[in-house]
Amino acid sequence: MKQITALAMATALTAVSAPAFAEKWDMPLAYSATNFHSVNAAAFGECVTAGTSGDIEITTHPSGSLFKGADIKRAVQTGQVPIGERLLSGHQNENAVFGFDSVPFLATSFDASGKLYEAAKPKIEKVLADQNLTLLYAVPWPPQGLYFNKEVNEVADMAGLKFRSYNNTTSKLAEMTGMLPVTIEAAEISQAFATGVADSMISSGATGYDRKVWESLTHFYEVDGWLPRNYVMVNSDVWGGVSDANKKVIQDCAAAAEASGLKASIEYTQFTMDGLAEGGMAVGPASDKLVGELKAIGETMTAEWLEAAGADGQAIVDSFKASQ
Ligand code: PCA
Repeated sequence: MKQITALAMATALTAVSAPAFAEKWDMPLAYSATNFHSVNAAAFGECVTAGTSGDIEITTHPSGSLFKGADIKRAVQTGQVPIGERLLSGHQNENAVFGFDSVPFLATSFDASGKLYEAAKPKIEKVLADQNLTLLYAVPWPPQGLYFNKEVNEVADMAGLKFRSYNNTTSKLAEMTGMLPVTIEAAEISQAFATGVADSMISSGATGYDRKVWESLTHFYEVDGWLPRNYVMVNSDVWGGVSDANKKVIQDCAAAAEASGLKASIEYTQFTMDGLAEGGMAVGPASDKLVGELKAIGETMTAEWLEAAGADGQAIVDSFKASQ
């Protein structure tokens, strides 16, 4: 009799508690649905949904439709959404260490970018943990190059241009080259260039291609300044409530997404530069003069970043250099 009661209770409990375990996770993304990060995040979401048998169902919201890029990190921190993707270097004001992946000319290839990330990861994870965030995976953008609406052969040619920026590094670069920085989300740049709110930027071939910037801009110069990353983070309270089995599923999906995202970024590099050229832009390396001037500016910016990021920044750079 006792046994039957226990069994009946267990059955009743399962029936009552089962719906509580099925969670819907909305995942804001700042970039357009067709961007490779967004495609990769959607596949990650499907991996989690399938792997947890629907216990956790992830729905991605691209193009800043749920939260704009600048607001995604805070939304995840405060639990407005459980998970999201963000370009962490956009938050250097909170902690200069977040800008490690945008230090000019520190890591200029996918290989070096990977080593720099491994060197910085423990520190970044710690800073994020203190902000109630758990890092799941990070994927680099292709190398950053300069976009203009005219031919530019030296820094002097950049004077007075309105330069679309996406983080402190890019705003600083504008100031140091005599341009006027204006912060604009990637989702809004096509319109900004079309209406003359901006007439230049530094970004990957991928972002210019996604936003069809050839409709307004004419030149893309390969500079390979740095490879900033997008980070997928989950709210740590939410993460703490996930079962061990589902944590393992999510971590495995995250590892797969990190690898497939990197592969897509590498493949997208040439593909999108070809796409810019097909759109009618002049695509090619920056002149030696321009590169030399940018490197000199980069040295000043690196010194400033190291000062702002203190011992943590120096430790990241030292450990990266030791891994080279
Ligand atoms: N695209 C993003 C960040 C770096 C990149 O290549 C952007 O322009 O917003």
